[in-house]
Amino acid sequence: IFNVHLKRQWWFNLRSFRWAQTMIFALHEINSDLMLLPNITLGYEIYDTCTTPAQSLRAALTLARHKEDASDGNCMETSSNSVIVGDSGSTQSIVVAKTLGPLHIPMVSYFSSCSCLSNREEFPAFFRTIPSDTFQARAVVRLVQRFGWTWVGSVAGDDDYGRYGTQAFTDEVKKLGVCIAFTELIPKVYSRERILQITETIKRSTARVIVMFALEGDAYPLIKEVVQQNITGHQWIASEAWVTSSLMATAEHLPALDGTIGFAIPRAEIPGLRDFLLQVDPFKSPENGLVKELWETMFKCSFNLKSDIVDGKSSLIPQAKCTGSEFLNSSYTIYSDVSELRISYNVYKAVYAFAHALHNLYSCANNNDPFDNKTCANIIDFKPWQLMHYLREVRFTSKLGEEIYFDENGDPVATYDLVNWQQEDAGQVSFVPVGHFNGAPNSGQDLVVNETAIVWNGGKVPQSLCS
Ligand code: TCR
Repeated sequence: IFNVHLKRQWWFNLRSFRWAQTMIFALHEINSDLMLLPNITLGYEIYDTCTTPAQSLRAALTLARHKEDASDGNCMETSSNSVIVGDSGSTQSIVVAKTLGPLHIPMVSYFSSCSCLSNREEFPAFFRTIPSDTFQARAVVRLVQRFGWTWVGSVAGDDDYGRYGTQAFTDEVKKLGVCIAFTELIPKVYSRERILQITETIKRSTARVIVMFALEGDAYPLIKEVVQQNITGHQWIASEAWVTSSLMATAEHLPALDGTIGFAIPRAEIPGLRDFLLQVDPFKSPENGLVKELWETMFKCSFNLKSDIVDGKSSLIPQAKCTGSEFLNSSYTIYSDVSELRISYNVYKAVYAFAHALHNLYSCANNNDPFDNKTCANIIDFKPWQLMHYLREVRFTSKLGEEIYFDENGDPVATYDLVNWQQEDAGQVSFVPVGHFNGAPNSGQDLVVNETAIVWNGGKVPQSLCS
């Protein structure tokens, strides 16, 4: 059973739906794979947790209950074990992991990057395919070190992501003798007064380099103000959450943000995914209620005109009834755009991690089994902690050739692409890869930068020195 979240927005989040579909795609691949889990079919359930911890908890508890109800009395042997792919945001994952951890129901998250989730005592059943932000902070420290900046400003979003990330960065960078010029917190609830205070700090400071750990939605109002006041000449270092954000990387923001640099989850290409995404059809998969929502969003129509008009006051009230035979591939959408697969690949890896762990559990031969009396676990009726054992040990090569395993904290090897914002002729921003970070213990290469490829804010390597 799989669980996915879709963002809390009153419109349908196409990107999150792509993630959910990628999960199904991976399951299809695994179910038709003759080598991996032969004769076993994995099923799933998807829950929309709407980026709210309460909904996440509800989904998790429903899932745990289904675990008990699953014996349905037919002749097929059906396992009632559930595992979770998710949750999405760290705040939700923390809630779910705390609730289901004691039941040893394993989770593999593709998006929750809070360093706090590496704590094995608190979250014994939590694994992930997105690196912990500890590594991202370390990568940024390496970058600062590499260019000799010793006077750095820092801005954080006021949540676990911003606070933990900034903390990890400042703690580590101070050890190198770098001075932190200022640390500012962007409030969660918009406050023009606070935004003005932060821009004042930036203006008054002589720091030329600013690191901002924040979600795009929180970073946005600050950058808007920075642009409005024409505050230029700063080299911004973006955290992963906004370094490839189309909301932030606009032509309008370029006077301030040109040359922005930061670490992104590596891009990947998943063969066959695009075709799979385009195959959805509200008639062919009536059980997938989210497909209808996709349709309504995409084609601005409704399957249920009446109810929309009753509650409708928004400008997005669908005008027409959906026929279901609209053409999905005739228009561009984030949903079917497979040119920037980053988190989608993390989803894909998370599903495969479970499949390989299950496969190893399944193909366990007596005598080499890890459990008491050298017995094997039974694939139809195993204990959650038995699967956890195999998940901890899992090591496999993905179809894309990447070796995947979890460290003792349930974290993957951290790899990032260093991305630089460069202006295209048309004024748009392109995200140009200019380096790579590999956090593997013995990779020996750590940060690799292709310096000549970088376009800096101000045209040359900025100087920012502690006096
Ligand atoms: N993990 C964050 C949420 C988040 C995010 C993003 C949100 C990450 N990357 C990009 C929007 C865009 C990384 C979390 O909650 O753990």
